[in-house]
Amino acid sequence: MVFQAQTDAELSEKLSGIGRAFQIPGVLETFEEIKAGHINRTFRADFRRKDGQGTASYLFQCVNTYVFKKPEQLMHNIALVTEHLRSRMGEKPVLHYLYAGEGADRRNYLLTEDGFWRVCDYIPSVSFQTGGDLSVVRKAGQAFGDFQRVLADFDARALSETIPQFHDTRKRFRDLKEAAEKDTAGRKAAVQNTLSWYLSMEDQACLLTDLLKTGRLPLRVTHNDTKINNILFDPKTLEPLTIVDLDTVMPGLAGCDYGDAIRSAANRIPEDSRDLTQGGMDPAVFSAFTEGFLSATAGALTEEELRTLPDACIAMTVECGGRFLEDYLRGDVYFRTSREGHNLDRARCQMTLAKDMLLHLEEMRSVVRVNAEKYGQKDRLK
Ligand code: GN1
Ligand code: MG
Repeated sequence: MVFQAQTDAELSEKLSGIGRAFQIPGVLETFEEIKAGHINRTFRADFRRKDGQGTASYLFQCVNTYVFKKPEQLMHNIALVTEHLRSRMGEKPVLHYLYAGEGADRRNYLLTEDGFWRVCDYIPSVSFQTGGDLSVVRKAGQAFGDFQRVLADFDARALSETIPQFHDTRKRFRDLKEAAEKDTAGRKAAVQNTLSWYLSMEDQACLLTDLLKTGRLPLRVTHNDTKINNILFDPKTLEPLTIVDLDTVMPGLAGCDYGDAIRSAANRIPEDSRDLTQGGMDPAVFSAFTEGFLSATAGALTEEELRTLPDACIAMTVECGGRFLEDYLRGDVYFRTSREGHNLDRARCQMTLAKDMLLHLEEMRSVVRVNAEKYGQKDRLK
């Protein structure tokens, strides 16, 4: 698991010790917990340089080993992926992880009695929870598209599967049904309507997973967790700097990356909003992201991949919402929660978004078609 909250003094001592293990010079001056993610525990830590000339900042993360069962393999993946990105991204920053230990014990992680730690350089940046400024959204689409293109020649066999069947939507539905059947937290009776809606969406949400199984969609190396807040932007120019959260870079579907990004960027309300009256998909954000993404990928995607991109938005929204509901039914063991009913709120918010997407599916298809034609004139890879 990931270690629980501690006092500031305890945390300061812990981060100082970890800093020493990673051979960070200087003294820990300030730190701040970054609470955007639902899985790992993340801190920005500022160390006063030895020569007194200002501070250097790092990102400390305690990896959630309930979610990532084989964190050593995950860090091996990250070493390979960041090396590949560094050779392709020119001047753009790429996450740089520090090493602890010497000789044969040198590792890009540290195992302590209360967790699995890693440290990388902090990249000064801004990020967004949902899309706002449309030119930024368009660039975000392009950045995720470029990421996929850059990984196109990465050898997938070198990667371990960090979470098996991560976007196997059929498996996600099996898990949801199992959680409902067991009802360990005794919450099922109160969520019957939400649960029934999710279960009614199974076949439609599993379209991409099923097409993959019959060989009609290709497996690529993808990011698999393309929330818009996983793109770091330059605070001044608002140009994308780099894509973070490489924990789930694995073989996957192009559509999952696109759909998950739309799910997070085009949602009109925060992912855990309790006020659903304004919920739904923002069509302008959808169009801007789609244009950016297809400007980078349309020439490389197959006809079938392009055709099913709008379906992928629904698939990823239903899959994610179903995972929130499953976790609610299991008693909140996977996603970090900070209030009663948090996972249920998240599940209902995704349901509102997916229902709105269903109403606009034909418009979404037409936006994808127009952009696929506009940008797809280049040679197709397959
Ligand atoms: C988790 O922690 P974060 O925000 O990077 C989850 C994603 C979900 C997302 C929903 C490893 O990502 O799959 O889409 O929450 N990551 C994992 O907000 O399960
Ligand atoms: Mg993540």
